[in-house]
Amino acid sequence: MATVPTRPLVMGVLNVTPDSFYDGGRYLAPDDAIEHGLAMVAEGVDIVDVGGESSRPGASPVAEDEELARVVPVVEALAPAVRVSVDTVKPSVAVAAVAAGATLINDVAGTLWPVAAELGVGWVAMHRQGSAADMQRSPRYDDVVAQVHAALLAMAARAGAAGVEEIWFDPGIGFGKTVEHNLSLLAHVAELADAAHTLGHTVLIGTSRKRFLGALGGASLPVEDRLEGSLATATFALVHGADMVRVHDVAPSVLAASLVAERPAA
Ligand code: HH2
Repeated sequence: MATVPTRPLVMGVLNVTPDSFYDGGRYLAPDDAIEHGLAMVAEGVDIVDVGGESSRPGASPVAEDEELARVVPVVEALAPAVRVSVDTVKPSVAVAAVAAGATLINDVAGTLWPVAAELGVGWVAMHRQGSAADMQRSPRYDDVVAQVHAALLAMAARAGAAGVEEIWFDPGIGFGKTVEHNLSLLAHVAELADAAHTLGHTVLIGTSRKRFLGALGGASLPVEDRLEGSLATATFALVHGADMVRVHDVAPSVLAASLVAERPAA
């Protein structure tokens, strides 16, 4: 059983990719990625999440050697300065990133718990309906909150039984979910946090700049105009018991998290 953090944490997104939906192409050169990672450290980030393959709907798959070449040097350079997670669905990339200094596997496919158990590192159990290729075609649930929470509990039970100590529950905002599904999952984050905390686990929420934030109230906001929605939903999640938010905009998110930490208990 891992320790639940006593203050809300901020995970900074660092995509070493040409095609991620927001930061794609900005940090493809290792030096640019490392510089951005260190800038996030200066802004107060708790974990830098390094990814070498976009998980957006319809993204092109990346070959293993290419993903390794993107991720490993960046993890190696950042790990002495900050806790690093690796955002991958490939066991070989997870293994190489951990060898380079990562201590958390952020797994959007929800399958890498045996690797986390074997290596003795933490694991993010994220819920996704469908594959990266088809997940947004027509996501369907009878009861999205009950089904996603039950799936996460089952994933955590398997991982815990295999020996993973640090387990993060993530409902996977935007991963096989409609706007309404995302809003329902956010509205019920307190129940997920209660369930996770009872087991000694923790909750991670990633809403940053996602498409549903641009579609609220009939609007159609481009990704550049979704900072306010990102901060509002991250703050909402933290106030309702989430332990960490995954964000592109570290400085304002750190400020929001510190405000949540300072609020008087109800
Ligand atoms: N969202 C994205 C990627 N990884 N991991 C977790 N645990 N939770 C999330 O919500 C999550 C995630 C998508 O965001 P991003 O990395 O910015 O985009 P892309 O997948 O296009 O690289």
